[in-house]
Amino acid sequence: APASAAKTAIMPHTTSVPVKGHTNPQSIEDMAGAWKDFQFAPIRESQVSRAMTRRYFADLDKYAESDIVIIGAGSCGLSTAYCLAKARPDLKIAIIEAGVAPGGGAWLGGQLFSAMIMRKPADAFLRELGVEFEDDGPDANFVIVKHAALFTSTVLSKVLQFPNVKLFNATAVEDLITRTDGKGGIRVAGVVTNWTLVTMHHDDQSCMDPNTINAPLIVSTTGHDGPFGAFSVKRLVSMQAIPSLGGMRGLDMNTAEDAIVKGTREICPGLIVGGMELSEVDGANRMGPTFGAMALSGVKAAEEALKVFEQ
Ligand code: AHZ
Repeated sequence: APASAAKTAIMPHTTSVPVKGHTNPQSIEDMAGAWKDFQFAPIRESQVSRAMTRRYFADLDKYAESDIVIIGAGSCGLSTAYCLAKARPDLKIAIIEAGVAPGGGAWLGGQLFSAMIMRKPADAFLRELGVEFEDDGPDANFVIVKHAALFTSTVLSKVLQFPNVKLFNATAVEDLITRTDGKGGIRVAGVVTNWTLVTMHHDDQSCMDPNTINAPLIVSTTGHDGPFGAFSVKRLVSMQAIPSLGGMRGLDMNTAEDAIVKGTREICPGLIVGGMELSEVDGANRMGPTFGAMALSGVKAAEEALKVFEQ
């Protein structure tokens, strides 16, 4: 679809219907100095409940059959979502994020420092997003975003404005839906989900069965091994779809970033893996606090996904 379609599609609504019998100031300038008589438009609590739940359950219904599910909304997952949603406004894209706050490890640059480093040529992705950066001159092979949070909030905000994207946060992928391919192998055909708080309490509550989303293509970007991380690839091993994991290796920025971007691919029919989850499959190094590979792995994951849809 033409890029212009995506641009029109992310136009937000900026006006609301006036409330009868209310002063209806339309701008914060209209409110200035008028606080003595200020009051919000009246509400009944059930209206709030219904406005939220009706939409959420409509989305659960709509996205029960998705075109693409992205597991994990870290820097790689969000970059993937941005490229996919922009290129194909016709595809229904569900993002499942275990945390309440999407963004994964990309709210800080490294340790507890604010700035985020991206090695060139990942500055192209920052230009695409319109995120400002500093460049230390011709000898610097990287650019610096003043706040990692600026990168993450910008990509997140752009992703969430696409009408063909739904983020289900506080929701964990607990398993993969698989089909046999008739040749002794499997194809990934969807995800099994649960509220993260439920996922965390399977051990101390009685059986709490999950929910499902069918999709012909899953992009897994759950990060390196951890309580939730590397989820899909660990599950591929336990169901014997791949023999073993290489295991993430020690830190080497030069080796790691190229390997992650170049290696981003469909590792099992129906499942593309990107970002640091891939290091667990391929036995790749970690890069530590440089995020260019996460952005460009997202760009490549989207390209791989589009190839599948264009087949
Ligand atoms: O909550 C996780 C995080 O937001 C989410 N996630 C993990 N398992 C999930 C599951 N269901 C739903 N089963 C799940 N969500 O996935 C997100 C992963 O984000 P991340 O920032 O950890 O991974 P990334 O690959 O996008 O970025 C990695 C950033 C790193 S790690 C690293 C190093 O260790 O050296 N260096 C960089 C740049």
